[in-house]
Amino acid sequence: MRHDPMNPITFDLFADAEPEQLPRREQIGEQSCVLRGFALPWMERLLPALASVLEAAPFRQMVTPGGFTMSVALSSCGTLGWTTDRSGYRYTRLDPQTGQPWPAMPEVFLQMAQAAAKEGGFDDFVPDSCLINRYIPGAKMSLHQDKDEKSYGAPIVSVSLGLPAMFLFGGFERSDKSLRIPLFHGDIVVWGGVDRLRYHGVLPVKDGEHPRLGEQRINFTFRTAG
Ligand code: MD3
Ligand code: FE
Repeated sequence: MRHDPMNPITFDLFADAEPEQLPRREQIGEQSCVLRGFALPWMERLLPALASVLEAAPFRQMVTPGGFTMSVALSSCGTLGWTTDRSGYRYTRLDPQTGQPWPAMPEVFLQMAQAAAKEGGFDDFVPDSCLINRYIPGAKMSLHQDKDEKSYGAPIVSVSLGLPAMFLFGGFERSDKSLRIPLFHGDIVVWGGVDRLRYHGVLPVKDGEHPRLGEQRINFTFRTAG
C-alpha cells in the first residue's frame, strides 16, 4: 500500500473525507439511496481482503458479445462470478481464466454489504456474488441494465473506492433522461425493488491519484445472482 496510516509524516487526516455539504444519506429513487462514506470504517479490513481476492482472481479485460473489449477490467468473488465473451454474458461457478472456483467472498465484504443493505431498507440480503470493476482514468461503463441475475427480488449494493466518478442513474428505457450522481471513495449505493431494472452507467473516470488506491477507481457490486 502506498499510504501508511500509522506514519505521522504521510498520514493525511483528510484523505478519506467526503466533500462536506453532501448529506450522509440521499434518496435517489423510490427504493435507491446513496450512503455517503458508509464503507470508510470498514476500509482497514476491506483493502487487505480485496488484495487476497485479486491474487487468486486477477483483473482481466473481457470482450462483449458484440466483440468490443471493455475498458473496465473485472474480477469476482463469491460462489458465482460474472463473465462475458463473444458467446454471451453469464454467471459461472468457475473462473474461466484459472479453471478454479471464484475466491470465496471475504467475511468483511459480506458483513459490510449486509449492513449497507439494511440501512437502505433491505433486511436479509444474502449476496452470492461480488463483481469487482476496475476503472483506470478514461475507463467508463455505458448505460445498461443488470438483468443476468435469476431473480430481481434482491437489491444490489455498490461500493466505490479510489478515484471519484460520475454515476448515471437512468430510467427504464435507454433514452430516458439520467440523473448524474458523483460517487467518492467509501460511498455505497443500494438499489432494489422498483428501481432494480433502471438503466445506469459511469462516465469516463478523470485523471487523478487517490491517496489509498492510486490511479484507479474500484467498484464492488454485491448481487444475489443464483
Ligand atoms: C442503479 N457498475 O457492474 S454500480 C455493474 O460503478 C455496474 O462500476 C457500475 O453497473 C460501477 O453492472 C455502477 C452502481 C449501480 C449499479 C446498478 C444499478 C447503480 C444502479 C442498477 C439500477 C439502478
Ligand atoms: Fe450495472
